[in-house]
Amino acid sequence: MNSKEVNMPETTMITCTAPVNIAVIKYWGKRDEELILPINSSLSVTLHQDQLKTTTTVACSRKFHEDRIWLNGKEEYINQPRLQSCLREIRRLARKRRSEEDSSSKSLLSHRIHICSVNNFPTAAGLASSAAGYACLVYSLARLFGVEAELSVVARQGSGSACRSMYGGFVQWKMGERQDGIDSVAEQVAPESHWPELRVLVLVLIYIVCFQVSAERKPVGSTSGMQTSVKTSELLKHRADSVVPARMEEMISAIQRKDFRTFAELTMKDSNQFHATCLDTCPPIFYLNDISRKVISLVHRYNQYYKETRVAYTFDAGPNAVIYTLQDHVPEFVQAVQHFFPPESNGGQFVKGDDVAAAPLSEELIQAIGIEPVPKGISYIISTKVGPGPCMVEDSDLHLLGPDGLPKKSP
Ligand code: 2P0
Repeated sequence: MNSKEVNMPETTMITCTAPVNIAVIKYWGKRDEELILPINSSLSVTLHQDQLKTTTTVACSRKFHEDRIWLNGKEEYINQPRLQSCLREIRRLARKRRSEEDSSSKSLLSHRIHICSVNNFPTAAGLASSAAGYACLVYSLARLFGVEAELSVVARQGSGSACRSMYGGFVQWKMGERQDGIDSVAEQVAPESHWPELRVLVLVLIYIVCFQVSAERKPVGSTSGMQTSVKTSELLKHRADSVVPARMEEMISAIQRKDFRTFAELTMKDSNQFHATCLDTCPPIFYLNDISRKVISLVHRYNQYYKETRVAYTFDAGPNAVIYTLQDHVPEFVQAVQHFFPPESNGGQFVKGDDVAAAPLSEELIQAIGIEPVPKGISYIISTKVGPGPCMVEDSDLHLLGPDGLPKKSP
C-alpha cells in the first residue's frame, strides 16, 4: 500500500440523478442483441426530473467483498448480463484513462462497488424506468471513476432507450452503421431551454386486464416484444428502412423551428405506426387498451374542434398516454381529461407535478367531443416539462448508502 492509499477515505461515494425520456420517433427492434444496436434511429424528449427521476448512489471501498446492487429497496442479482456490460465498459474506460502515476484512482478500480438506486415513480408503469435507471448508473459510475468518454454508448448497452436519457432537452439516438456500435450514440438536438412553452402530461391509466393481477405490470416486455417483431413483422422492416429516416429529419427540423403542428402530427403518426408494428407481430402484441383508445379519440376531437393541432399523444410499451402540448392549452385540456375521465372523489390529487390553473370547459366543446365519460379510467396526471440531463447531487446527506456501504433505512 503506498502513501496515497493510506490517506484515501475508506469509502468513496457519489450520488447522481437521471431523467426519463419519452420518444416521439420510436425505437423498436435490434440488429444486435448483445451490443443493443437498433434497426432505426429514434428521437425523444427528456422529461423534467422535478417529477420523474432515478437517483443512484455508487460507492467503492476496499472493505467491500463483492459488487452488490439494491433497486427500490430490494437487493437484486448483480450478475445480470446488461448490468455487467455497463460495469465492465466503465471499468475499461476508467483503466484506459488512468495514467500510471494515478494510483489513487487505480486502487478505486480494484475495489468492489455497491449500487443503490430508487425511482420516484412506479417502476413497471410504462414510464421507461430502465432508461432513467441505466443512464443514472452509467453517469454515476463515470463520475466515481472520472471517466469523460461518450457515455451514451455505455448506457445503450444497459437498455437501448437509456442512451437518450444521457442528455437533456431533445435527443436523437443515431442508429449508426458500424458492427462494433461505437457510432450508435445519442446526441442532443436542442437543449431543454430551446422550447420553453412545450408541456408534457403523463396520463397514468387504471388498467385491470383479464389475467393481469397487478395494475402496474406490462404484458409483454419491450426486449422480448421487439425480438418477436423483428422476426415476424414486415411492417417493422418497412418502417425502419423506408419511413423513419425521412421522419427523423422532418422531426429534427420541426423541433428546431418550434413548429408544434408538425411535431405533434409526426409524434402521433409515429406512435400509431409503432403500435401497428406490434399488431403486425406474430403473435400480435397489444399495448393499448380501451382507455388508451378513448384518449386518442379525445385528442383528435379536441384538435378537430379548434381546427388546429393543439395536443398530441404518444404511447410506449404500455397503455399510459403521454401528451405533448403548449402551455396555453394545458389548463383546458386537463379540464377536458378530468371531464371525460372523472376521478374518484376521494382518490387523492388528480393532477400531480407542475401546477395547472383551473379553466372553464364550454358546453359546446363537451358536446363536440361527445365521448361517453369513463369514471376512474385515469388514475392521475403528472404535469411536467422538458428537462435537463443527468446531474450530480452535491449534498452528501442525500446519499442512499450509509457510511457502512449499506442502504440507509428509509425514515
Ligand atoms: C422508445 N421503447 O423509443 C421505445 C418505444 C418502448 C416503445 O425504448 O431491450 O426498454 O432495453 O433496449 O430501451 C423500450 O425499449 O429496450 C423502448 P431494451 P428498451 O422509447
